[in-house]
Amino acid sequence: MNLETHLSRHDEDVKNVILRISEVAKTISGGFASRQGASDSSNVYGERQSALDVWADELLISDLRDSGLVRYLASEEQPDVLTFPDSATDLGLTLDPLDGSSLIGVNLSVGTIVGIYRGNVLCPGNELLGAMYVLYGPLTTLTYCLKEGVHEFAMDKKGVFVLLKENVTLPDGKIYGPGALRRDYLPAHRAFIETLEEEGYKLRYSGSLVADVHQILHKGGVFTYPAFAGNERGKLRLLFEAIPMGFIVSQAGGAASDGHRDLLSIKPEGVCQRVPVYIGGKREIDLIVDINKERSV
Ligand code: AHM
Ligand code: MG
Repeated sequence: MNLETHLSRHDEDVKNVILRISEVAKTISGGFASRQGASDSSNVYGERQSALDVWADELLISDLRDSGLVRYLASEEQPDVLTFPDSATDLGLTLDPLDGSSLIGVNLSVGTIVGIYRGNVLCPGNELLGAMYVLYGPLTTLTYCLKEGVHEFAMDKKGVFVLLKENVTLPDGKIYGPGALRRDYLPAHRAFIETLEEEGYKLRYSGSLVADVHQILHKGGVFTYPAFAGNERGKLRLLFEAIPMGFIVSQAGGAASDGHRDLLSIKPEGVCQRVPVYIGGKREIDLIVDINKERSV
């Protein structure tokens, strides 16, 4: 079954947005060879953008604006939420056009992350209509969730996304993907990681959120980019990275947290907000929440 057929039971506007993004993703997947290297610009976080970051961002924004399917669009590469008053819908999207782009130069997997809302995007993740990500790896895959299961498609040689796995659920597994430097771990996080290591969890971390969380979705365990000394709010962006990926894993039977509370209950105060991230199995998420609770009494 292809993506279009699979989406046919869903709201027409949401279906069309996902299909439109899948078409742009096809173009992005064909653009890696000719757009290696850095651009001469930086984003709102002061990070130097890659040529692909800038290109993918422009491509997605112009396509979605022209589609008339989106009213509000927040991109990780843009300082403000864009508004398209002529839109025929009231959909709001969050977009990380190319996440993990520091890995482009070494040919490791990167991804596009999208959150879909009705209206304003500065909302907690539990108000999402759905979310999706595209993983550009040996295969280009697209994973979407509209609160009726998590489904995965792979792009075939004709550029059609065909069903790979329906109703993906997170298995039990002993993989951990720990971001940040060990020397900067805060005490509760250190205790969490030590517990996982004592239990025989195997480290698997590439530095690409989409690839690392995708692995956890299929193999079980936990991905984390915690608060750390010098950055107590963490590194990852709540709106663009943490919420959509946390939503998909939660809908697949896992959970997401900032170490204290459900990540999907956090209301973003601004588009640039960062958050400590734990995404994975319920058991692992309960463990970090319990460790934090014990240490606060
Ligand atoms: P980016 O949005 O600039 O690509 O940064 C986000 C990436 C995530 O994909 C990944 O989890 C994290 O940054 C990796 O950070 P580090 O290089 O510190 O391990
Ligand atoms: Mg990113």
